Amino acid sequence: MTTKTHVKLDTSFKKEVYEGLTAFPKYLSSKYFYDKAGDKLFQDIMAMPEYYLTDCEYEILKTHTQPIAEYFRGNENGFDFIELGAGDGKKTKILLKYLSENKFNFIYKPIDISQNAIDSLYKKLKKELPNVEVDAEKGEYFEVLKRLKEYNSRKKVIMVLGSNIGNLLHPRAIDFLSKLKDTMQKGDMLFMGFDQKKDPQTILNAYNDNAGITAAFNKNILTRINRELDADFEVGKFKHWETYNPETGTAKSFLVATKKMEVTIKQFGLTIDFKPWETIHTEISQKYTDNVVNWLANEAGLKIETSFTDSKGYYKNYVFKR
Ligand code: AVJ
Repeated sequence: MTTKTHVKLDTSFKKEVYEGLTAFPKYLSSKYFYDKAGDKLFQDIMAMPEYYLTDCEYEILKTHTQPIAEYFRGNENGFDFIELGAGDGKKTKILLKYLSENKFNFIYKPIDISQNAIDSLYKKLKKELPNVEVDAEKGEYFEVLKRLKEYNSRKKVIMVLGSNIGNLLHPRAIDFLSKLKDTMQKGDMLFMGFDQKKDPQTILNAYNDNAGITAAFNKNILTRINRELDADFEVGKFKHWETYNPETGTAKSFLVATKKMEVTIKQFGLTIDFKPWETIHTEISQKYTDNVVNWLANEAGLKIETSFTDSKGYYKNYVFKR
């Protein structure tokens, strides 16, 4: 039996962990992967051969820099270049370098939920691209979206790379896109990466690498709960498990309890029971087709202007307007 007591849930992390671990079936939100260790592990994921997403998007930005930049070009007041989930900026630098060398008038506003990511990105850009004006902000997408509405004086280009939208189920993706649309004026644009359907094995390998980096990334959420909420998860007794449904295009990550366990979360005064092989669902990584992206865009009140893909057709970046 799972015992609940009265707890003060003063942060969304606490609240969501509480809700997810007392639900059936259990779940945790992938947005909590990204503490300091999680950021590092995600960097390692992006560098591993199985994780094709990063290389494909890099190739797209590299091969089509000029046409992409032309879609960005602002009016006489230039443009605000807002990036949600900016991360380490490795891919974005291709665009920033081009925009800066070709004297585009813009301010780069990277936004990330990770303070670590924001700080190191800011430092890196100051050093490597000193001519680019950078106004970095830490925040959650939806909070920041509200603030975005204030940047209405000139053209806005909103960019979301990395197929980050894939963490959202379709109804939430539509909600996300329509909130983005609401912050856009006529002429503003949204530039977004969507990982495409492909050989299911290629997708499974990307989320279940041989070196176990993705497994460590997935399990890190338990280490974080241990540290931040005074819990005693035996992290090594959970198994990383990945599934991919080629019909729906949904990859799902789980943590599977390999034995019966009782986990105490001191800050909640809560003991959580795990039956042998009970699961915690931690992440979805949705894969798309043009039809699905078109449908999502339509539902959100956006139109696809064009798209760019890599030589293997694994990944696509779409330009949307409202
Ligand atoms: C950053 C959400 C795009 O789902 O592919 C990588 C995160 N999870 N490996 C993804 C992730 C496991 C990634 N996104």
